[in-house]
Amino acid sequence: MHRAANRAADATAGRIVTMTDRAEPDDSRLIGIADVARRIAIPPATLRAWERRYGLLRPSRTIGGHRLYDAGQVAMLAWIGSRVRQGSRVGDAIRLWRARDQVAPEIHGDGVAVGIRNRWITACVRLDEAGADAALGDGFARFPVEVVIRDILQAGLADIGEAWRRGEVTPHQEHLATAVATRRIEVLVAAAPPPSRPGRFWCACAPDDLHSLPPLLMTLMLRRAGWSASTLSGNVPETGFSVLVARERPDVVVFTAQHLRAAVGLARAAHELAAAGVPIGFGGGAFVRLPALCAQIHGTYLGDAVLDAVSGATSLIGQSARPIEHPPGDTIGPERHVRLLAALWRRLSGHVTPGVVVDAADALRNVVDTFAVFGAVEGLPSDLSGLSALVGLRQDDETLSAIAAAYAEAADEVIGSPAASAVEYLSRIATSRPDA
Ligand code: B12
Repeated sequence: MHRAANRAADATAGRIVTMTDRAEPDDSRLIGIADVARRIAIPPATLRAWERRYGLLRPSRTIGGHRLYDAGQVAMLAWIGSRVRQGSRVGDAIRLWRARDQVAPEIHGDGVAVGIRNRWITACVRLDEAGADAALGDGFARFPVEVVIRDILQAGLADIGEAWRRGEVTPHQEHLATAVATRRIEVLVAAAPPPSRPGRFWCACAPDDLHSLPPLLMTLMLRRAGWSASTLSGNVPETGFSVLVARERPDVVVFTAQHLRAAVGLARAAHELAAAGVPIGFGGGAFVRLPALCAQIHGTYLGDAVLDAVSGATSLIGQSARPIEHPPGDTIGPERHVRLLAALWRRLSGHVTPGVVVDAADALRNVVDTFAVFGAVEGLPSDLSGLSALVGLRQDDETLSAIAAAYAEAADEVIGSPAASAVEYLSRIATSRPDA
């Protein structure tokens, strides 16, 4: 175990850092005002006005006179933009940025954040908790909270998640990273000033979702903007929650969903909650990966970035929830899942271990549930590696193909025609060639 962890640490320290470094040339590219405006959701005219009125920055120019911004300038504008969206006056946000600048001029250096991120990742992978915490402490001492969250924690966790998917990092290392990050964010939540605005938010993981950091981050951003917000994290069950919401009547419920299973659970939970008349905002990796799902959730999509979701969430106060056209269909349910597991085992025993069959049944039920709850979703992957990434099932292509074919047959046997679309999809994937 020790040797394995060290090997993973070395592999990860090498590979993850390489991945991060690969992002650097991109970050050093100069981009035009339209791209900046799109990235940070501030119109070009406003950016020009800030430059004129506050002498905010002096971007370089093309020969034709068009503005060009570097990564540091974009980060600064994004930071100021997010402050303004949270209710600060633009002059105050710029003063705050400049004050930090005088204390720590090197904070613009993107390389510094990348260095801290790599230190943090390496410490997590070596299970060096003190080192991981020290790296984050360093980050918070040098950078605004939003920069630490986006450029160190979020980017670092994405690297760790990818390394897990490639089999280079174990859940122990992932857990340590989340635990160290969570502790720091919880301290910030606790230190936020008392609410100065009237709305009350509940931020919850969708049913079946254990990724507790996103709702905690949402809570932090809302609290820092002066709202009352609480985290009900980690796998809020479908049953009972709507009763609680109807009784306590928060102004808005924000749901986060990081994978397909959670999106399926959210579709059903949001539909049930609709009767309570409390507006629902939602977001998360499931919708970033499959945007077509957004239209199928009874609520308002808050965008692709949790740090920028405050204004969307607060604009929901007093609004009625946006209804969806069709109620979500039924999921497989526990009894059929067990029968599917047995049918899958009959087909795969002798080829793979029982553990692989259990993982496969857990992962692929999500495909059947997705078709049952949402119908045919635009953008579903069309090859084995896409399927593997979508449902989080890690196997080589040959094994995956056998598993997908066996599950399609099992679903046909146990569920029959209601699962016809999912069966057809899985059979097609089982014989697919890699996407170009
Ligand atoms: C930590 C982690 C775990 C921990 C969670 C512990 C905890 N207490 O939170 C544990 C080990 C439990 C775990 C389990 C699993 N995980 Co996990 N996990 C992660 C990891 C590394 C970090 C997640 C995180 O907190 N990120 C921080 C957030 C803020 O950043 P982000 O996720 O990039 O979010 C961005 C957007 O999506 C958006 N966003 C996110 N939430 C919200 C919410 C709102 C309202 C808005 C507006 C926007 C928004 O904002 C961010 C950009 O600003 C990710 C990797 C990754 N890329 O994130 C995998 C990841 C999410 N996990 C994944 C998987 C597959 C799983 C498992 C299914 C693995 C398994 N087979 O058991 C289980 C599922 C468990 C469950 N029932 O939920 C996959 C999901 C892929 C997919 N296609 O579905 C990922 C992406 C890893 C990967 N590369 O494959 N996981």
